[in-house]
Amino acid sequence: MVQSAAIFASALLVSVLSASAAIVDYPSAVDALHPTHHYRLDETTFGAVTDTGTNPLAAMHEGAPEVGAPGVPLEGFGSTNYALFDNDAGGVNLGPGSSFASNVMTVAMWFQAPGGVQVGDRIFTNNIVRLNGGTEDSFQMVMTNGASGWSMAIATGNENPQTPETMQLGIPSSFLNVQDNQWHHIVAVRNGDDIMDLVVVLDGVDITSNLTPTSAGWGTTGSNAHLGVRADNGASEHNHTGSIDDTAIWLNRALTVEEAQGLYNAAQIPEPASVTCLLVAAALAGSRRRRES
Ligand SMILES: [Ca+2]
Ligand SMILES: [Ca+2]
Ligand SMILES: [Ca+2]
Repeated sequence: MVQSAAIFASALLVSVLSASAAIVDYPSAVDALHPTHHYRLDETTFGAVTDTGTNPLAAMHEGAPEVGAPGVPLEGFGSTNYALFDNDAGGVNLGPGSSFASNVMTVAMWFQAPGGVQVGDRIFTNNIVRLNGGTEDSFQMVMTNGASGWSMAIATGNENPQTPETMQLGIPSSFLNVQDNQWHHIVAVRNGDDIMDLVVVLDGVDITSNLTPTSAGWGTTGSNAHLGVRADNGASEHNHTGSIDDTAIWLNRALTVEEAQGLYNAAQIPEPASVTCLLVAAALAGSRRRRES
């Protein structure tokens, strides 16, 4: 009786854990929000990059990144997650930048940056140009030079100087150094051309009010959108030095702070320990009562 109760309890444990994993793993949580594009970056061979979004486009590795590199090691990614190690040499060509540009849009991405940036590495760019007075839907996410005073910058335009200051905000290094070689989750929401309406949720925390204007003008090369590089085939000095993992893009949609936090939490898979313990305890107690009766 004790043995069968233990078997039942362990079967219950397995079913509870697998049920929770099926519901809340990170990629499934992303898909539940119907992204326009979703790249898990789980490829282990160089070539096509799978897009499981609602409007998939052909994406290709470019330059010389390492594919099949270690991915985000959190439980919400399972045990076989891979990432793309850009390695200062390559990334992903997403296709025409105009297909990755809308006035309101959201990018959710995992990245790992070891520092040592020279002139500004792109983890995402649509290479759309917006100068002073423009309404083009430029969007870039940039790892900055450590001496700049910011550890990351996000731009909705490229002018330098910006008049008025509507194009670039950064994460002050004194507030947070995201180039610490750890995996970070960022959700950046472009709420129109004015960068002052940007919303950034980093590792589940809304840091929008901590962002400050930067003075740099983040330029463009060519007309394609990319992950991890600025120019086609990684042919520029703006290649990301670290890794990137699961990346999703929503066009014409601003994720809410709560949705961004929900994604981050899905990666952690808060184990249903208390629920599991209650169920196991109930099963054991039930068997004990039967034995005693
Ligand atoms: Ca992955
Ligand atoms: Ca616009
Ligand atoms: Ca670099």
